[in-house]
Amino acid sequence: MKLTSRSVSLVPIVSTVAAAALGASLILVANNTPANAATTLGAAAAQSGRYFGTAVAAGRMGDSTYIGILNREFDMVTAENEMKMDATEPSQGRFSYGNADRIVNHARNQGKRIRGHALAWHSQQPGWMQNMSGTALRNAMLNHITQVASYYRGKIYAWDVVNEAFADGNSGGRRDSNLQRTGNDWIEAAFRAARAADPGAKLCYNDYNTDDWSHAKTQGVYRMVQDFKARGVPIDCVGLQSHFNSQSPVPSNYQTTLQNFANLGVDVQITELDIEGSGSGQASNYDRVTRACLAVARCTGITVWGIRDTDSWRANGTPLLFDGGGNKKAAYTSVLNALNSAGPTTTTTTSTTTTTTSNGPGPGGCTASVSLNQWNEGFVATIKVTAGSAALRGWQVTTTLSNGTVTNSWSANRSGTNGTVNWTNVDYNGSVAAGQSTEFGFQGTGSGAGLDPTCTAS
Ligand code: G2I
Repeated sequence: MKLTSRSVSLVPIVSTVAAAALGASLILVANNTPANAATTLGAAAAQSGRYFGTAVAAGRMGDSTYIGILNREFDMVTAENEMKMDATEPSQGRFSYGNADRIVNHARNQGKRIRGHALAWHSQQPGWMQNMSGTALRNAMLNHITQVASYYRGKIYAWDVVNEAFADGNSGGRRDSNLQRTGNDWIEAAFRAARAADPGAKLCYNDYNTDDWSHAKTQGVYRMVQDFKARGVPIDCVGLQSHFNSQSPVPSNYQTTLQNFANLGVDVQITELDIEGSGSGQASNYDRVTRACLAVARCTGITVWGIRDTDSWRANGTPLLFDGGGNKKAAYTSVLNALNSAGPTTTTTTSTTTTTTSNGPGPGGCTASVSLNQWNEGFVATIKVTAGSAALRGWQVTTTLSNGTVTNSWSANRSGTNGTVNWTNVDYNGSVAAGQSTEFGFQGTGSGAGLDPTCTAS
């Protein structure tokens, strides 16, 4: 039996009645066939409710090859340098968002989400901060977090609140830095300030050399996250930068590390992936990393640290998915294939007379739930859409806003701003595998109470 994408689109739904009438003789459940496999990284990742992102440099946005690949392939964006402390607060109390906004606005116009990087870091501090210490530095850091996270409130999927705070080597402890010397509680203070400023953003701790479960640094970060969860410090995710090369190869226990962090009750994200090498060796390492994420339910997405090899901070190591000319490398194909292997399950019903593919919601339907962060004058609502026992190809959610007005929304199409508001999936999050979830969100003024979301598969 040959299944073509044509037959899928022409006969999208087979009802149980029709199947029964045809006397279906065989029901196959298979992963993606080549005919309906996704053809871009973002679409392929979205099939399992994940994202696939890249770092973007504002200075390259005039390059049409670069922007073409960005627009086509990726559904999450991280500013490579433009949201760092030195870029956003070049002199104390004077904030500068020009380059960051170019990236954020482009991403949002393209329906892509944004990871914010990074609110507090010992490196890339503006000169005025490098010379500060004690209470003055602590307050300057908290003010920076409050200002930047408030400025972007409602626009950021996840913030790297604190970056690279642990020491390399065998201590498993904190890195010495001016921020660390303000007191060991600087990290939790940073997370609390970020939560207050942007209650709708996921808050991540991000670091490198935390990929190998047996490393002291990995264990140190793990213990901190465990402690934060136990004490109610607001942390939602752990970012593993995952910069790999021959000195720092993909560890054999990488999936174990992802799973162990996830088991603490946080999302895990691969935030800055690059793997030096070429050809099939590099491709197979990318395959391993991608499959490790796919095997961990709370590994919610992968970001590569640049688009073409020539865009990389390690350009000589050719560590990315596109060559300098913008051509797809073997590593690209291995990632795409791995993502497609976890794509939605397709149920194929055959009979002696016809071949049809179930492409509709099937019997599973969907459910929607809301997580609401309300403050005095406004709110951020995050709506989770969960597929039932069949994969979704599209969804609609209805919410009720009796005493509030939507001012800004992301990752869904919207009708209206108050009263009954209907939301439908955007291109990249309509496909949700059975039992998996995707999220969209909105910000509003007034009250978000009583949203009562209901979901319909479309
Ligand atoms: O070092 C790789 C990454 C490790 N994790 C945190 C990331 O934020 C970091 O990214 C890199 C950027 O890829 C580089 O582009 O961070 C470096 C330091 O912030 C960035 O390098 C800087 C140079 O140090 C500056 O001299 C230069 O002006 O890039 C700037 C813009 O090209």
